[in-house]
Amino acid sequence: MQESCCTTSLDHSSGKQRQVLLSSMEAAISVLVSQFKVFAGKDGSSDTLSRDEFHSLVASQLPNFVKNASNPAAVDKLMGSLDENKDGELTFMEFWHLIGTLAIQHGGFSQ
Ligand SMILES: [Ca+2]
Repeated sequence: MQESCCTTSLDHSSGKQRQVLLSSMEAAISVLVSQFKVFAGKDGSSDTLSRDEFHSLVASQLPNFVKNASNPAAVDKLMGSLDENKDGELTFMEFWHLIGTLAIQHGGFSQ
């Protein structure tokens, strides 16, 4: 499931893969995007996370950072708080708010 993250980047102008050495921060962004796409591509729209896809992502990718990551009711509640347009799917931007919140908690920043 894990794909190479740190040396391959998609050139959006040509659509071709090219080998580049990403910085650690660029690699982190690349991992976030590629993992979102892996989970979003499991059913329905490949651009958004369904409930099942979000549960799967949280349980497998965020088990230490998300409280009660394996508790379906807690993850449902979390998804509801992220789903700003209440369509039952999370866009990357809606999902991104979770990453920001987790990063703030992890970094010990005050909100
Ligand atoms: Ca949504």
